[in-house]
Amino acid sequence: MQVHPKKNSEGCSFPEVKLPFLDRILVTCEMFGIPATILLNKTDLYREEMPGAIEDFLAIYQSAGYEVLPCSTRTGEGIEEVRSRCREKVCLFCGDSGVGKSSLIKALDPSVEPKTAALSTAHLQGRHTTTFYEMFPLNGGRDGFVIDSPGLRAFGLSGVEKEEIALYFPEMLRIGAACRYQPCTHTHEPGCAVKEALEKGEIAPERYQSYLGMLEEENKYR
Ligand SMILES: Nc1nc2c(ncn2[C@@H]2O[C@H](COP(=O)(O)OP(=O)(O)O)[C@@H](O)[C@H]2O)c(=O)[nH]1
Ligand SMILES: [Mg+2]
Ligand SMILES: [Zn+2]
Repeated sequence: MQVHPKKNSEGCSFPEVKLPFLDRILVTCEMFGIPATILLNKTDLYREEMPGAIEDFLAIYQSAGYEVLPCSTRTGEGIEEVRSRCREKVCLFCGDSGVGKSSLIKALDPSVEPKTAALSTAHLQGRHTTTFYEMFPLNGGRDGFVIDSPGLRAFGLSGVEKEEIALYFPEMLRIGAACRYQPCTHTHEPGCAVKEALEKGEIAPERYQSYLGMLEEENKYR
């Protein structure tokens, strides 16, 4: 889940998705074999303020191979779908502070009391209301268990080899099997199937940019 609140001119919270941050979370999930579903919360604001943004987001992440559930704790959109995904599982809600993790848990089961807060007007970001990890049974455990987490500020990849990173992008893993050189970093190698797919629009440029950012970051520590 990865929607970041910002202020618009009317002073209401306005969502901005930080894709490289989301991609880091997704890569981490792939590294540890944790199935990830993306909850795109605050669709009420998107529908009102950014026509087409939800569709653009869906196009990027569904083509990468992820399940995306658009939802809103304000309108109730998608809440039933989220609830059914949580059933018979223990799920961790993670994402930036202020995206609505605690509000979502409350929407899934109004009888639980995760701490939520209004956005801080001074800092244009969510206040840190959740300061520790806490697990809530949803409807007595019938709908599974959800762990609320504090907002993450930094999210580093540790112990990852440069050549390994692309393996944690499902679309690159799939397409990269056809690269001439193995392993291929999908940057400068001739006969790179990933770069070809990028040119044909089969890989989202946003995802590729996130990938390059991660490569660069790994280089810094070498
Ligand atoms: N417009 C809108 N605001 C929401 C939605 N969900 C949560 N919020 C608001 O976003 C702010 C942060 O919510 P919170 O649940 O504390 O976020 P957390 O830090 O991720 O746990 C609060 O002011 C919520 O009322 C939503 O679907 N739409
Ligand atoms: Mg919270
Ligand atoms: Zn390649």
